[in-house]
Amino acid sequence: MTQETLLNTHNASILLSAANKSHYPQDDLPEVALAGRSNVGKSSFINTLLGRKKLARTSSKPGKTQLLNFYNIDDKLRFVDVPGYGYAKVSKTERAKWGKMIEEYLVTRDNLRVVVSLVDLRHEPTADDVQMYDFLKYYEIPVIVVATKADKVPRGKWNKQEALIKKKLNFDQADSFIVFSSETKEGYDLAWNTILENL
Ligand SMILES: Nc1nc2c(ncn2[C@@H]2O[C@H](COP(=O)(O)OP(=O)(O)OP(=O)(O)O)[C@@H](O)[C@H]2O)c(=O)[nH]1
Ligand SMILES: [Mg+2]
Repeated sequence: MTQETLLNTHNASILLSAANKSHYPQDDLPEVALAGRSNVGKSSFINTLLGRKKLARTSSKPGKTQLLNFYNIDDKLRFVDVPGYGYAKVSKTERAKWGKMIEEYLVTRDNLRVVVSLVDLRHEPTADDVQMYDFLKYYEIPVIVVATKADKVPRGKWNKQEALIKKKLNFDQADSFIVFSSETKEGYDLAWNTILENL
């Protein structure tokens, strides 16, 4: 069965933005959170999976998404766009606030079914990428690693990059790893199927 038969992926809208628990939606819908470095392509990933150009805000300016943005998908599930980490021009205070906000969501949110952790296929994961993956493993939160911007890497080098990323993350072979591109839609079906398996 494909995602299209299970839900109308085009029936999607922003529901709300929240800085803390008291503003989260209060129901039992499953949630899929997107985590990753600023500019890695989280918002683009959401837009690609929903077949929309500008539902989730993307920008060339990193660090734009500052709140948890909840997207309602056909009243059946939600995507939660998490502000990116690793943006240099952020004060210590803001960084601490960010950390609290993410941690509160990831650790206490019962609706959360899986985190899509995005990394850049072109590069070795950053220390922050490793920390995020370790954090998710420590709290036993199911994770799908998605390596973005595959269109910028020659196909012949994908396996090498995948191996390099997995090594740096100390990747758990039980987790899913998906090579993805918002430009070419590479990995679209696999991403949807893997997400739905986790709901
Ligand atoms: N070539 C290519 N560019 C991409 C891809 N995904 C995202 N981009 C570009 O990368 C930039 C950042 O993408 P966003 O989706 O805004 O990244 P983000 O992770 O949401 O960033 P923050 O909200 O700042 O954390 C934009 O210019 C996108 O067009 C991809 O798969 N291929
Ligand atoms: Mg974003």
